[in-house]
Amino acid sequence: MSADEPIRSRHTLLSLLPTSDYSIEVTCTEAECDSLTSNLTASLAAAGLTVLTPPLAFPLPVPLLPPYTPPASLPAVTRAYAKYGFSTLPTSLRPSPAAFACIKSGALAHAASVLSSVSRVLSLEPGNRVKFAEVMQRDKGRFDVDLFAAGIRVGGSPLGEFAARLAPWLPAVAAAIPGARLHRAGVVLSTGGGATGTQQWHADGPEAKSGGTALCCFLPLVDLDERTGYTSFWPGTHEHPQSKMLVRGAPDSLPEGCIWRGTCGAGEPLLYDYKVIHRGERNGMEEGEVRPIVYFVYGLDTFEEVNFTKDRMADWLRLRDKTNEEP
Ligand SMILES: O=C(O)CCC(=O)C(=O)O
Repeated sequence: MSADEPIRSRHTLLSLLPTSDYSIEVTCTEAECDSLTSNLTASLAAAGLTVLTPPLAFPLPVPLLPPYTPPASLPAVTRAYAKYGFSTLPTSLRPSPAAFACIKSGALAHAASVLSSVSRVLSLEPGNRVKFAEVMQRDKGRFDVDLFAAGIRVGGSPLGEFAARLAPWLPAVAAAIPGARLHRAGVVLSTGGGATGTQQWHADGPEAKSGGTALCCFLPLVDLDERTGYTSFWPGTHEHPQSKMLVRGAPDSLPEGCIWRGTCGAGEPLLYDYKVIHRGERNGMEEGEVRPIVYFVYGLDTFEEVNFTKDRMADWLRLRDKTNEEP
């Protein structure tokens, strides 16, 4: 139990509980656990209290944190990011409507042209996973398109310069990782019409390989809700070894409150630590609709991006065209 003193009686337990959140860890059989839980639940209910978390047959791999609430200031963002491994950003750190409109129209136009080349690749090699410098397939129906070479301008500046020097979220990035610089800009698109299911739980950076601290700034181009899908995060996982977390069916086997559903509005950025465990949820949109999330990766100089290859899709398609022309 997380109190310093051992619990001696029901009376002591009830007098302690109203002021704090407690968790109890006991070693017992399944039947004992059931009876303990129902006795405890009944005693707490009699005192007007509730058991929030159903019993687990194993200790939580990551301590259960209080529910995430969106911070309203830069210092609160910094605290939330350190504690949960992610944070949404208040209005003062969000892009202006004009900057957001430039990013949205540029990213969507570029992604549409890249995805039409992806369709060609997939028609030539059906079933293959698309892995190029311009676009990487994350899983079925979900594509990660590079935006550095897209020629997007935001209020007169190239997108890279905007993201590196002008973006309103930079104070939050600098507070989270002092000395971080921009490493990458892209857009993750999940396609509708039943094409994109739920992703595997993962962290973007395998801790052994990521070569230092990095974070991702997500900028959804559409509202993320139950229909479009959203990204779910497991709070606090940035501080724990990845090998200890995705075991025994976790986090799906964990109680409700363990996961934060990242529903938010278009243009509302979210920062997350590259080590935090998360997954993209299924896309329930119609055929032809997409759920685009622009992202910017910031990290120290030692950070190494491991998610993209160097092979160019344009070269691959040229080579295929040439091969097809040869007698
Ligand atoms: O599509 C999403 O919601 C997020 C995708 C994601 O987290 C990823 O591909 O790493």
